[in-house]
Order: sequence, then C-alpha cells, then structure tokens
Amino acid sequence: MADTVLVTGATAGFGRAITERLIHDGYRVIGTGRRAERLEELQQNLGEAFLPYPLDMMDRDSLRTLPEELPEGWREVDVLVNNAGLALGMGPAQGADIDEWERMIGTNVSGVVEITRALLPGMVARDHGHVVTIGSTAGTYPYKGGNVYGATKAFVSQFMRNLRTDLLGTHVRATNLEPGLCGGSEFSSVRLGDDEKAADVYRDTHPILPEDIAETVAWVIGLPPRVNINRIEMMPVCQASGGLAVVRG
Ligand code: NDP
Ligand code: 8X3
Repeated sequence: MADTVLVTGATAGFGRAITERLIHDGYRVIGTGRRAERLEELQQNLGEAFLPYPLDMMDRDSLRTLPEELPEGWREVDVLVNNAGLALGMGPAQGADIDEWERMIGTNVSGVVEITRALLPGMVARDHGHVVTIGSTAGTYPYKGGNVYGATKAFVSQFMRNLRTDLLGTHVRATNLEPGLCGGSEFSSVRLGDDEKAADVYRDTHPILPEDIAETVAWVIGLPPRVNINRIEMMPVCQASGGLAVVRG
C-alpha cells in the first residue's frame, strides 16, 4: 500500500500545495485544519486517497488521542508534515498582545510537540517513518517584530535536531524545512489582519511559492531510506540576510 502522510494545515497555502502534490505522486494523505468545509472541498477534488480530518492544533486532548481516533486503515502514519502554524503581529515585544503570543506558542510549539509525540511511537514500532516540520528563516535570523514567532521556529529547529539524536538506530527520519519570504498563502493576511497590507509585503518581489515548498517536501520524503536531510534553509533569490544594526549617538 502507498505510504500515508498526515499534513497539518492542509486547508491553505503550503499545506494544501503539499497535499495536492503528494496525492499526485501516489501517496495517501490525511489533511487537517480547523476549516472543515475546505477539507471537504479538497476531498471532492482529490478523491479517496485523501482523508479530511478536522483538527485544531490547540486542542491538546484531540492531539493526544489522535492515533486511536483515526479511522481504521489510516492509523499507520508513515510521514507527518508539521505544517500548520501562524504568525500574529509585527510590533515590538514591549507592546505585544500576550494572547497572540500564547496562540503562536500553542500552535507552532505545543501543537507540533503534541502531534509528534502522539505519532512517533507507531513510527518507531514499525521502524519506518519521517517527521518533516516547516520551520522558518525567522528561527535563525532575528528581525524587528519577529519576537515570539521567530522563537517558536527556533524551538522546532532544535526539536527536530534533537529528534534525530533520539531516533538514531531506527529508520525514522526527521527534517526541518526553513523557508524565507513566501507568497501565495494566507500567512501575511493572518499575521497583519489586512489583505492590502499583506499584499504590500510581496510588492515588487518574486517570493517562493507554495508549489516550491511542496516540491521540496516531495523530494525530502522520496529520497532513499538511507538518507536523512536534517535541515534545509531556502530563500527566494530576491532575499538575503541584512547584517547587524547599530544605533549611534
Ligand atoms: P497559511 O496561513 O496559508 O496556512 C496556515 C495553515 O495552518 C492553514 O491550513 C491553517 O488551517 C493551519 N492552522 C493555523 N492554526 C491552526 C490551528 N490552531 N489548528 C489547526 N490548523 C491551524 O500559511 P502558510 O501556508 O504560509 O504557512 C504554513 C507554515 O509555513 C506555517 O507553519 C508557517 O509558519 C510556515 N512558514 C511560512 C512562510 C511564509 O512566508 N508563508 C515562510 C516560512 C515558514 P485552518 O485555519 O483551517 O485551521
Ligand atoms: C515566515 C517568513 O520572514 O515572515 O516564516 O518570518 S518571515
């Protein structure tokens, strides 16, 4: 049977592109997200190889019981793509909304930790599996307003590296994929709460697109089982780090 991939956040952006690409490549995909109607729509387009599974990454109980709750025939998840996530706000830390910080930590950190912990024992028992997490260049390079969002992505980067260490001796793989400026998703609309301001983020740029992320995920999981890609940092050609800043006077 084809490998089963669980993609969190399949209702938009990267997650949807990854789902469509992997179904096209012959995988079976469980797609999650809060917007159930979007998952249903995907199933109508993708057919029986796609299982819509509404799931909130902040719902700890549902994440903990996930392996038993999945329908029969879908419980052996071979690949987990930890994609669901969000940034909220761009202001300085001293004025930030603490509830927004909690939502980012709850989704990007606790959600990833919970679902990984829930699915990992099955992968190890079958001695076959792969956890791919979508981190960010924000986990490495600080920028103004990146505060807690960047910190959540630094957490998952180190979490994936530490997973590799614990999984040594098994055939379960772990990868952190760290993209920079990406367009074609709802990320900036969610972050800024305004479609016009979001469009401005990409004005006169050529960002990475969701299909580029999907291509990279497909490559990483399709490599021979002896190969583990630990981390990939990817940026559009129009982006580079800005160096250190100094205030004088
Ligand atoms: P989108 O906003 O387009 O998609 C985010 C996805 O995450 C949606 O499917 C959303 O589903 C899901 N999600 C968010 N919160 C929850 C939650 N509480 N429970 C379940 N699902 C949730 O953003 P992208 O596709 O751009 O982002 C995907 C990942 O890539 C994120 O982790 C992001 O941090 C990361 N990333 C994005 C970059 C970019 O520039 N776009 C660059 C680097 C990394 P729903 O709302 O239906 O629940
Ligand atoms: C998203 C990329 O630069 O907006 O993770 O933080 S950035």
